[in-house]
Amino acid sequence: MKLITKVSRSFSLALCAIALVVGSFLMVVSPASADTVTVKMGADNGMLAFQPANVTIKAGDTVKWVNNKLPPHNIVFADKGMANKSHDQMMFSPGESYEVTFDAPGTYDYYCAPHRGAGMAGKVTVQ
Ligand SMILES: [Cu+2]
Repeated sequence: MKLITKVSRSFSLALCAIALVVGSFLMVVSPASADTVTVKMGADNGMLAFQPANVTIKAGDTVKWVNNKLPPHNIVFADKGMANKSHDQMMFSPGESYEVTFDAPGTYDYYCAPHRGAGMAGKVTVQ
């Protein structure tokens, strides 16, 4: 019985050692993790605005727009070159969301088409 206990103890020690080695290996190998930044569509206070209106991210990060207040909203990038990243269709449902991953550094202006006149616009700065 003692022998079995000893074996299982050294076995679990070995497992711990393997976990440590694999863990540190993953930390070294995996690239800096990409972040996702959330922008609310319709401010909490009921204003027709993106919240926050200006976000700064790193190349490779993602911006996630989430329906919050006063839908419908959409996301139209001002730059024609970004048209394929726009979400022209209206988003009506609470919590409905849309994500764009930005790979190239730059400044990306966008607006909500139905509320553009009310100043519902935003900017993504990618470093
Ligand atoms: Cu809107």
